[in-house]
Amino acid sequence: MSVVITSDVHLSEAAPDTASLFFSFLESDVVAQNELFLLGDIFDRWVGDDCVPAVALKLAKVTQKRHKKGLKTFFMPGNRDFLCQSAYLEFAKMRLISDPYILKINDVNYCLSHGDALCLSDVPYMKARPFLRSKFIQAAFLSLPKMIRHQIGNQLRENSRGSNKSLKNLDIDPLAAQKLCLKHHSNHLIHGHIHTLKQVKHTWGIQYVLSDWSPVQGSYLHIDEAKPTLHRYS
Ligand SMILES: [Mn+2]
Repeated sequence: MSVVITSDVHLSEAAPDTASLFFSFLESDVVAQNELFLLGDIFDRWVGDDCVPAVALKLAKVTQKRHKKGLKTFFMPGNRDFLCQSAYLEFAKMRLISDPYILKINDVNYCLSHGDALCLSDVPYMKARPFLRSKFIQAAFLSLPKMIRHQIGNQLRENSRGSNKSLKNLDIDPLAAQKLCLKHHSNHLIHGHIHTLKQVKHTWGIQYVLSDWSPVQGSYLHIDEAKPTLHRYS
């Protein structure tokens, strides 16, 4: 089995050129013949399955087509699109996976995560995370009128715009990463969220970090019979 993993596309109506590059990536040979793992923040925001943006409908067409060909697409929600977990994914024929998710290939365990839960130094976010992820709060949010949800979504995006710039200075907590990998008998941690393409060797294994996508460049990790390799896509 050969798989392709990408994350942090941040698809939105406001970034049509980034979307174009991502859709060309989806049509490329490397994706068109392999299983695809979407590792969080594929959408810049998600305010409910009853407010599906046009760009998400376009993505669904691609993943439905992949499904017909027998190609699987897996979706792990990130911190921007964690409300995308049910009706849309079913419609798009994408399979929801948990964070972390252990992918086993040739008896090797690959630990897949969006990465936000490991960034312990992002104190304000770590404080807000349990609140945002509470089922009660999510249900309350989803029961609001669409217009209000969009307004709150816009506000949250404005608030995080400043902190987004500091994402590149952020990294996962090495001890939390080690603990996670030990628990799942893995020497390979694959994540996004911090928007920096890199591969780092640690005592406990290798950390592969996917970049975010821009109008000119994105990145992916390819795993086949050989070792995993990080690639840029432009
Ligand atoms: Mn993220």
